[in-house]
Amino acid sequence: MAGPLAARLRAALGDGAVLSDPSDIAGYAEDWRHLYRGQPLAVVRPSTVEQTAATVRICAGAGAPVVPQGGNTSMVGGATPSGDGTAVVLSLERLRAIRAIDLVAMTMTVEAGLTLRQAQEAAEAAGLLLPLSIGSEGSAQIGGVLATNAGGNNTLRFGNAREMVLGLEVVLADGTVWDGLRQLHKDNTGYSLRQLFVGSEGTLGVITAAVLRLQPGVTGRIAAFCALPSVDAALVLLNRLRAWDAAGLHAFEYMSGQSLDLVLRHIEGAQRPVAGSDHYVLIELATGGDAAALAGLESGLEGLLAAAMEEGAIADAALSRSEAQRLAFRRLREEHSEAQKRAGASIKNDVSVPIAAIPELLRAAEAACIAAVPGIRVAPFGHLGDGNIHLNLVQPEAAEAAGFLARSDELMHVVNTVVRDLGGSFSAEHGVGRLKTGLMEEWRGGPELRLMRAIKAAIDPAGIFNPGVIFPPG
Ligand code: 2HG
Ligand code: ZN
Repeated sequence: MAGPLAARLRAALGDGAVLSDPSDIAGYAEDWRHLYRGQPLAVVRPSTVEQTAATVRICAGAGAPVVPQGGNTSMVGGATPSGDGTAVVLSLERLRAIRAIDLVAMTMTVEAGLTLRQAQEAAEAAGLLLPLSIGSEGSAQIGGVLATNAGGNNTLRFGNAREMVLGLEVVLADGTVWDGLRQLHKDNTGYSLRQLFVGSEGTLGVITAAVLRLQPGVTGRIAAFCALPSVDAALVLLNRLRAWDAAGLHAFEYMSGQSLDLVLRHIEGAQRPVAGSDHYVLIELATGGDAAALAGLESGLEGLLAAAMEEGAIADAALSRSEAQRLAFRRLREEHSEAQKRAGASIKNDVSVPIAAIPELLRAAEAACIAAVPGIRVAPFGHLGDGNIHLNLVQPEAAEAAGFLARSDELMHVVNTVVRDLGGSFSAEHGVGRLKTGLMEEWRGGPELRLMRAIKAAIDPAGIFNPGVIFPPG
């Protein structure tokens, strides 16, 4: 059956749009973390919405699974096809037009294959801000970012991707194109269908374009890198910053001593800007005002940090004195994933708890993991301001990677037991993907999973979109 389906897709879209040579499709068949290697029947790269719809129609007619793929940066294998050679990967990478930017409505209408960074740059060139910022923004694409409801560094101030979506264009399971590209800031007419597709991880339809809500442009940013005596001190500092300038506070990111050490060790040119500690935070503030406003922000932050230092809430701090220095601070945070990848096998726990419970989460989870695997490197970091910590576990120095990874489920359970006791979630922003389907029954079983299954059955009755993702087997 592989031959006829690929031939039909070629006849409809043209030879260049359908890849099936193993060397051409290898990059689409494996996830970023090298945890999953699939075997797609073909990779289809439509250049128009009509071609995308034709692809879905043809695959649906042949009963072939369709795996929508953006920048392929999933942390949970959410865009990797199965290994049985039946699935078609539908790459949106050629759909990358900026259809419109509306300065009055403060919106942009962009296609799914545009990278997040390209979209940010287009908004900035128009004097506006697309306030979604994630480490993989140079390759992550708008369609994937929305399908996974990405979070990132500015969620604290602007919310997750979900909060930025006013309208969507989606190819449905029968190949119909739903044009929901409304630009309305208010539209209270029945169920919010667009929000069903946001966060659906490609299981309900293929997002081809979106209307995104923008914010007033930013003219200046400053950052501070702080060494703290404890995680509890981070919460004190966060509250001070919010009380002083909640609107200007765009990011408040946590890094453990263990995780920053991995960055210093594995990332070229990385240098710690403050004295060594077990806990660090990166603070980012922004203004849309003039040079005086930026100077005011800088002196205000300086005063706040000095006072916190006097009270013992900060051990050491460095303020960015130039844009280059701010970007260097930011890089120390953004390179955490890459550094951990280079440090060996790692087990990712993208967890969230109520913010006040973060100190307890870190203490209890670290103790439990060390008890389970002596020598394990517990390297938490993340979006402390949202209660979302990447409680990642890196293999002991001398251990063998495969043996460590074989204990993934056990160690995730160790962390998740603490998370559950604290009223948290096992996946705060990376989604469920293929990796965490086994947790869904336990955490979301009962009415929630029943409703999710009913929605899936109503919107994709034949189950062609991204099988094996979100739902536990059976
Ligand atoms: C981040 O916050 C990303 O940098 C990646 O969500 C986290 O590598 C990770 O676990
Ligand atoms: Zn994150």
